Amino acid sequence: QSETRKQLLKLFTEAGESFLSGQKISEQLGCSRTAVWKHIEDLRKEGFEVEAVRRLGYRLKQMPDKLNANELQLGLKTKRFGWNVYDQESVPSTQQLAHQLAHEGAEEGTIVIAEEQTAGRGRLNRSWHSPKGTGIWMSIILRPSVPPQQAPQLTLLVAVAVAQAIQEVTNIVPDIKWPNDVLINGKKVVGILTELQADPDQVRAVIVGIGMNVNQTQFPSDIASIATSLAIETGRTFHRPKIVQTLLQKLEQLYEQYLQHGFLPIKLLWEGYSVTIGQQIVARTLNGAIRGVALGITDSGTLKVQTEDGAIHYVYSADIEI
Ligand code: BT5
Repeated sequence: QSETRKQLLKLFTEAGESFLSGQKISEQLGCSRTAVWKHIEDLRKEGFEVEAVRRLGYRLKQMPDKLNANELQLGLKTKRFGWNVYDQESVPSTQQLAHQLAHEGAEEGTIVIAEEQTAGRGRLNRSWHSPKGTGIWMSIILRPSVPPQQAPQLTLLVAVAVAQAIQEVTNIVPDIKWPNDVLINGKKVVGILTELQADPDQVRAVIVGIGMNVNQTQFPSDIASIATSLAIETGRTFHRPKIVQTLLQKLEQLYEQYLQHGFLPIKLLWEGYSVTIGQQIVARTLNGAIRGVALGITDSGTLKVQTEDGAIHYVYSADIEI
């Protein structure tokens, strides 16, 4: 049953815009025309839009905008990322489940993804608004062999992957605000949360949470002035599984580059998207505010700020105001 369904979807996606005759499908799948028709009805019930035209046959017009393993893996071009998927309707936080899976030894590239989070969170336990069916709420498990001090590099790497994916699907070049915000027109479209499971000298797992606002057309009043979505910025809606696929592909590419060549190439790409560098900023840290010019990022991913007295400060974690 599910094998036939897979084969049928494969035929449809390979055919693209062209029609497939019922005859051809039944030959390829090795089942009767009636069975083909039944499979197509099943797909329709799942939300696939299948067009049927007399004499021409069938073609797939629209896939369901559902973030489940089936949709995510159909046509996925990565080697490892996204092939082990925990898809959930509703969870408190995908980070929580990903942490648990990482503890249990889940392989690198495992993702947890949900249609809704009821207790989505940002840094410092701030909450992350994650309404049902409109955004991408996902955590991915990485296992780089690096010391914990290098983990901030991964936040920047993920931000670059997110920016590249947004650029590819929308043609908009987003901005990155150090360390973990991706912005369009000055408003936050993506937040990234990087958490570690580590020994003193070695990372065991990095749990990267990515929250992307995709098809929302409005936000609650407390974040309405600072948040945006791809739909708001472009005036159209997006097929979320396609975005996840693009994102996983960019992420895997950059990650492999990082493992092979280190942080430098990633740093250069990051600087290309950055709106922080060269600006007069206020960095609000847990130990108070630092006012100055953001000179750049170091090779480990920390922010270098020069205050008026000429002193250089290294900022590991902060909220930045530009
Ligand atoms: C972040 O924190 O930006 C990291 C957000 C990570 C969310 C993902 S979703 C999947 C995974 N599972 C989780 O539970 N979390 C991760 P931070 O820089 O601390 O920003 C948090 C602030 O962003 C909040 O205090 C709000 O002001 C604002 N905010 C909340 N929800 C937002 C949204 N949907 N879009 C834009 N801004 C939002």
